[in-house]
Amino acid sequence: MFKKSLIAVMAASALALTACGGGTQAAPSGGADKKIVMGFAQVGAESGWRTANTKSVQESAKEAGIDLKFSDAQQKQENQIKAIRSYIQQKVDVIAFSPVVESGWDTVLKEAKDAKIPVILTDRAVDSADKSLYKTFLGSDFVLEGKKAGEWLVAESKSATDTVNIVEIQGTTGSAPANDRKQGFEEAIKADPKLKIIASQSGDFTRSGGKQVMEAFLKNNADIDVVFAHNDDEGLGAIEAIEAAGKVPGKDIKIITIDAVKDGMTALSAGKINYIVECSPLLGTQLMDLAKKVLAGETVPERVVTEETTFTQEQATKALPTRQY
Ligand code: GYE
Repeated sequence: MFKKSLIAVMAASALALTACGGGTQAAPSGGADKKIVMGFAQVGAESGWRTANTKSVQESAKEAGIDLKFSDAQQKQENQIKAIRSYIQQKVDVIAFSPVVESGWDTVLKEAKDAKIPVILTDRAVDSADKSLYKTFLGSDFVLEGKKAGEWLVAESKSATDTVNIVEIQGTTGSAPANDRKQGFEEAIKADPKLKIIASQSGDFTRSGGKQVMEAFLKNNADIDVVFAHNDDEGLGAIEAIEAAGKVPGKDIKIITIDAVKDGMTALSAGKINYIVECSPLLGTQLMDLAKKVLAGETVPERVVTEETTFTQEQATKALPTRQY
């Protein structure tokens, strides 16, 4: 079924090529088929996770024989909207993007739909009520990630007799992972009334942001027991601030993060971070598969959830040598 419809698409593309008068030129892949063109609007280059995700998308496109047009929005929604509009103008076959924030996408998604260009969401979600504006959403369950972080802390704090003071370094304000990780973590720590979030602020998913926020937290709060950072980079920035304040990260102040990129895992293995919830950036292969299926007219699931694990110090030490990102 899939093959048949793909052949139909290929035949139609070959016809279109001939009709345009360019029929004598061989297609770049050597076959008669026109390459699928994907426009990909990336969030930015804010973290180790993002760098690994970009690499995964670019390498997978190459492997899948998909022509990738790539743009980096530098964490700005207006740049992503511009990029999507330019992909629509260029009449790409499919648009994939990782929305920096959840809201404000309906207009541009409607423009893509009107131009009959399918959209695939990857990594982060949008809050659009109209689900017909995109074909599928591939990415992690961020609420679950926050929950796993909170559950670890509940178990870890069982023997504590005093209040456990937590500071939270949130991800980018309004982004799906920041909203959902916060929600999941809060839900989980409700199980123990000793656990209290005493301050919460955004570090924009960057190392420098995490450092700045942690410096302010340390200035304003004498008694911080735990940092919950929404990603490794923010946690790594917090480590710098804690050390500069003469305290020992991982001991005086416990640190929980999300992602499990190499730098985070190295800090966990060294005991500076205490626990990491994995969030996989390796979405490229699945994204290219989904794009091919959508363009072949196959039905795809509305939601594709990434499988993920968690790491303690010992587990990080074991996993590090073969860690891909
Ligand atoms: O956790 C963070 C990145 O959207 C899941 O974005 C992604 C998050 C990831 O900047 O490191």
